Formats: sequence, C-alpha cells, structure tokens
Amino acid sequence: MSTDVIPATDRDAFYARLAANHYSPLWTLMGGLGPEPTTTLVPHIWRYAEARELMVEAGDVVPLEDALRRVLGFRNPGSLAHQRTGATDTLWAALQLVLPGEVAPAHRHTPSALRFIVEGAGAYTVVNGQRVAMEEGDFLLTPNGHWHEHGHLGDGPVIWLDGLDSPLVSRLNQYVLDEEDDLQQVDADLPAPFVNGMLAKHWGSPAKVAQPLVYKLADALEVIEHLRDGEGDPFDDIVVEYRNPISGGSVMTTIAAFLQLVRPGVDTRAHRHTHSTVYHVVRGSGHSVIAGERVEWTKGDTIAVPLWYEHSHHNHSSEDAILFSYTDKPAVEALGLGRTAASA
Ligand code: GTQ
Ligand code: FE2
Repeated sequence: MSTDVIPATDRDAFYARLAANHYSPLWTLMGGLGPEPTTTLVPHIWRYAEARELMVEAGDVVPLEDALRRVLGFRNPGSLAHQRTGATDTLWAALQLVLPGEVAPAHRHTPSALRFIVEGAGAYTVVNGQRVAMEEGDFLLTPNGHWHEHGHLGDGPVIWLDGLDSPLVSRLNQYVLDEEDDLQQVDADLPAPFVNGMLAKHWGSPAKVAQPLVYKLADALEVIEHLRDGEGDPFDDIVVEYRNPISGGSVMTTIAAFLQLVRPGVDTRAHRHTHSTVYHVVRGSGHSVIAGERVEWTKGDTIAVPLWYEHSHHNHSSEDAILFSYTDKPAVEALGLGRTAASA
C-alpha cells in the first residue's frame, strides 16, 4: 500500500468508477448527520375559519363523482416539491366534506385512518360492513385493510378531520389501494355495541370487525372530568389516551390518539420527542409555544408539530380548552427510535 497522497482528480475518477459500477463510499455520505433528528418540515397551524371556507368552495367546484373523496389535505409548508408529505413527515391530516345525498365509494388501503367529526350530523361511514353514524365529537377508526365508504342522509354539510399514517406508509413503498364500484353490503345484524363495547355476535359468520370503531366525546370527557382535580401531566395537563380495549394498546398499530384538557390558567412544560403530532382544537382557545414561537389557537384549528420540535400548551382563558391529537408514537417506538427530552 502506497503512502503517497493520491491527486484529487484521480480520486474523482475513482469515485466516478465506483458510481458507474453501483458502489457507495460511505465516507462521502455522512454529511448532514449529527446527534439530533432533522426535518425540513416546520410547525404550522391551519385555521378553521380559512380551511372551512376553502372546503365549502371545494363542495361547489368539485362534485363528489369527480373527487371520489372531497379531501383537503394540510400540506406542511416545509415540504419539498415532489415529497408525499402530510402535516408531518409521517402523518396525513385533512378536512373532508360530505354533502347531503353524496356517497364516497368503498375502498380499502394499507394506511390506517382515523376521523374526528368537526361539524354537522347525519353522515355515516361503513367499515367492513358495519355502518357507523358520525356525530360531532366522535372519534372513528378505519384500521388498515378495512373496507370503508362514507355517505350522508341528513341536511347540511358534514365536515371531519382525517388522520392517516399514509406519508409513513408511502415512504415504505407500501401504499396499496383497492377500489370498488359497488357499495358495501351493510351487516344489519352486526351489533351496534361495538360502540364503546365489545359485544359481538358469536354464531354464524365471524365478526368482520375486531375492535371498537367509535369513541364518543362525552365518554372521553367524563373520564377527563374524573381526573380534573388531580395533578395532570406536566407536558399535556389532563390527557387520556383512546385505547384498543382488546390489546390494551394504541388504537391502531401505527397511530396513538388522545383527548386532553388544558385547564384554565395552566402552562405546561415544554418537551420534544421523535414522534410527531397533529393537534385539533375541539373546544375553547389557548396557545402553544412551538420552537419558541407563540401559536394562538381556537376551536376547529389544526396544528402540526413535526418531530423533535419543542412545544408547550397554555390556557390563559377562564374556559376549558380541549384538544384532540394523534401521533406516530407506536410506529416510532416499534422501530426502536422513541426518544423524548424535557426542556429545562
Ligand atoms: O376518507 O377514505 O383524507 O382514503 C385520505 C385518504 C381520507 C378516506 C383521506 C382516504 C380517506
Ligand atoms: Fe380511505
């Protein structure tokens, strides 16, 4: 082995030969890596007043036959031109509008989906043959692989927040979609007690749904009420997790979901973590401080906190502030990448 210095041009020629023959010299690839996770994405708030107006306009501009699903995704302002990002690197967030009489046809996909109903009444979703009514404040699940379609038998628009792990699933090259022209056969005898219970028909065909698909706001608020006078979590105040009662774990393999009360007068401590979060304001108003910037929020607003951004929540009003949120924490932890740091 020679100890002579190799001229740079020879080195360039060598690198060109490596590339031409499909080799990667690791020592040229380590730039930009350091002890902290990084993302081009930024914290952002989509205000309901604006989003709702655009959503209603989409209702005029695009008939549902054309759109199939009238969904306005919240695209993170830090997304690169052709990047399939959502609100965060891993989580999609969107508003969806269904007008009376419309039907969004049946399909299934590998991303898991959740919905939080923001306004309106009379819409429903059918998940693996089970029809589930959508009422304001309901939290609904469409775990991956489950057939689903949406319809609306009532009056007036129904708008909900969609949350999916589709950016994560896309990065894994695993976004697979099956579409049907026909609507699903609705199982009249699948019992409604899947709503916050686990009574399933035992004879005949096996249950097509293995976990509850709906969680009512009133039930979650009741639990929060029991906890209100306690100490609360330093970073989130009074927070409860929607759980899968069968596994005891998160509602879906990749996504965990929460409802929290930030009590009047509360300032939570700041922290950051390697999972990212989408918050949606259910009631009241307040502000968060994200990476040192104050973000005021009120009912209907949706806020993205990409991974590793420091954040805290504040309610300086005299009313309760209720936030719904979901994260990719179960996915991040399953990969062994979970990490949290409290701020001083
Ligand atoms: O309603 O099934 O926001 O498939 C994105 C993809 C909603 C849905 C979204 C979807 C849906
Ligand atoms: Fe879907």
